[in-house]
Amino acid sequence: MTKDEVAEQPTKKPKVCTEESPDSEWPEAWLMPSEVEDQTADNKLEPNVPVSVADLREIGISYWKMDAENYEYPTISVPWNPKDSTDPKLSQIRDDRGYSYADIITVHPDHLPGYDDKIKSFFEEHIHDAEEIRYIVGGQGFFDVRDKYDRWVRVHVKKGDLMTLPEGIYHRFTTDSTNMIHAMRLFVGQPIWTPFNRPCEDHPSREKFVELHPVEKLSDSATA
Ligand code: KMT
Ligand code: NI
Repeated sequence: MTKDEVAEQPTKKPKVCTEESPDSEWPEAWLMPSEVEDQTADNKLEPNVPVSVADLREIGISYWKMDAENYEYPTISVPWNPKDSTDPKLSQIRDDRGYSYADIITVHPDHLPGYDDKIKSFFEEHIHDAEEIRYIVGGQGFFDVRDKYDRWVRVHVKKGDLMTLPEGIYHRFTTDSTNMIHAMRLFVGQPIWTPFNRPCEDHPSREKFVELHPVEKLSDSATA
């Protein structure tokens, strides 16, 4: 290539992605027992075993602390146009990651049609064939995810938390004891919320996830 040809190359706009939030801003996470009586309780082990942000990042979780105080969102909007964002940080994440669809739901008996059934299905262990993106604009709740040893980790998400779970990760959701969460669900393209309940080891999304994040045997050294 001659010098002139190089000069004629269109200048590529460098992609500036909104950096994820530092560890200190991530939600609290801890190991939980395999069986629980009350899904909305904290369900910490005794003594509590906190889970580090490094461990959450390792299983493909991403996180941004957002300003949910200074922007208002409707209680319900199905759909909600992500282009209507007036929050520059949300707009930047939307553009970086190609989130072209959104809706806003409130998980509360008064606001969620079919509340009882939905609450049950949210808490069935499942995967999706796409990333799960949740921006908590009010209230709070628990996302439980399986760590690399296939143990349940409980992540306490609250107003202002934007978290993504990778395609193919086993997870479930419940409100906490305050019983109300107001969340924006984002999606790349047309939304497919279909859960595939465990076991679905042969599902291509599960295979892809396991390839990237192999499930390890919990050795004695890992528990120490
Ligand atoms: C989910 O994926 O379980 C949900 O969408 C629950 C409501 S959003 C916090
Ligand atoms: Ni899900």
